[in-house]
Amino acid sequence: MKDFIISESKNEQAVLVGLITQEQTEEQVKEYLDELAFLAETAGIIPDRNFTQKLDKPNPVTFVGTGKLQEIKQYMEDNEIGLIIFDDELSPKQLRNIEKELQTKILDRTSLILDIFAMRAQTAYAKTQVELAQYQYLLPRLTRMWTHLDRQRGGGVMMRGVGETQLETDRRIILNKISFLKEELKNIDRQMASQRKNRGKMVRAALVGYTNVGKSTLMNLLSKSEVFAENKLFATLDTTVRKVIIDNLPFLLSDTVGFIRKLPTHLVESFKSTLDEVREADLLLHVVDISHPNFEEQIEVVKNTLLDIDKEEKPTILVFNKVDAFTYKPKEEDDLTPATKENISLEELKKSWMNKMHNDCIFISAKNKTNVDELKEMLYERVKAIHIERYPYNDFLFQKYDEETE
Ligand SMILES: Nc1nc2c(ncn2[C@@H]2O[C@H](COP(=O)(O)OP(=O)(O)OP(=O)(O)O)[C@@H](O)[C@H]2O)c(=O)[nH]1
Ligand SMILES: [Mg+2]
Repeated sequence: MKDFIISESKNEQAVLVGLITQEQTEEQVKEYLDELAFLAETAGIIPDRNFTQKLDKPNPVTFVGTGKLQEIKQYMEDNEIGLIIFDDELSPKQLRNIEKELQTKILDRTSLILDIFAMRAQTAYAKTQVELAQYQYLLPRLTRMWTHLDRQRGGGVMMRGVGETQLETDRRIILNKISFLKEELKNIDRQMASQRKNRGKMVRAALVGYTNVGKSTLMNLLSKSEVFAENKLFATLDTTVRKVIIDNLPFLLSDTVGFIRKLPTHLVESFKSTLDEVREADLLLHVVDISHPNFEEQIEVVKNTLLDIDKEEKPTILVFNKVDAFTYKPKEEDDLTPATKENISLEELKKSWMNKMHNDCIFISAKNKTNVDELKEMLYERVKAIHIERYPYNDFLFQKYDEETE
């Protein structure tokens, strides 16, 4: 049942479709589609061409307008492309109608992300979490997906519209599966909660951030461990926790799944326990890829996802990573057009963020190890302060450490 969509789509070309609504500029949509293309590549799909349309809101029946859909259909037929990916979650109704019209494979942002998660999941725990989210996505879309499964099994036979009784049975099977997986997750959650309790009094810090910003690279650097890091989205799905020691001061650091805009809600829910590590952390290191054109929006996405996980705002250090890859276009003196975000230098960015964050931010390159010692110093001070605040009568530990290190 896993990989029920993409496994078929490896090395397949796809067209990507996004809307330019009132809230988005054309530039933003281009960046969103770049991200969708990156997601597709991560899943082994080859993005061929983007289609966009200006609409106030998605068409409830076919997502894009009928004329646009015909244009896309023509292009796909002319170029023999059998896969289309939408940059939003399609409603079951939209999915049905588009499939009727195009007769091709259709993915939406949610099913694409779910499938990447399914490919990436390593542990039984992560697999269970993804499987639950997949079934929850599947349930309201049963007709179409079942058709899809039949096609997989039946070797190219397109079966449209299974009978009502069959559909009811399938629905029941899936509902049972969902409650079974939920039970299973509850059990694992209980085990993990008791494991966390046994960790003692160490201060806990968590690396959080958008996907592909360098969290795992930083984890490896700080803990001298080997966590899988690579230039693909969602390289990390399971949370790893390491003991890190800076100047004899030990604390726990966790590395976890990266966030992305429009992260499917079911996925956030089923990853609840993975994210408990974040919820229970004393200090967050919010890692940002400053070389990404959209890094400011990514910061907002992460902040909002964090608020979904935990209403309470935690002490946070913003870690701007990848300064080595930062580029900008200095404005010519005779250029009278208003400055845009591409015209801002690293120095200017530093100044404005230092102000905004009251110095709770740092600019580093995990790759070149630039400013990593300063980050360690910052961490040392913050962890020490948290520990002393929490255990005011137990701070002899640190006096000893300080004497030793002075
Ligand atoms: N140029 C540059 N690349 C970096 C830096 N730090 C990390 N990278 C690269 O960025 C990519 C993503 O790094 P990861 O550490 O896997 O990022 P992550 O945030 O853990 O990503 P996910 O687990 O997928 O959410 C890798 O190709 C890294 O080599 C840096 O300071 N500069
Ligand atoms: Mg990672």
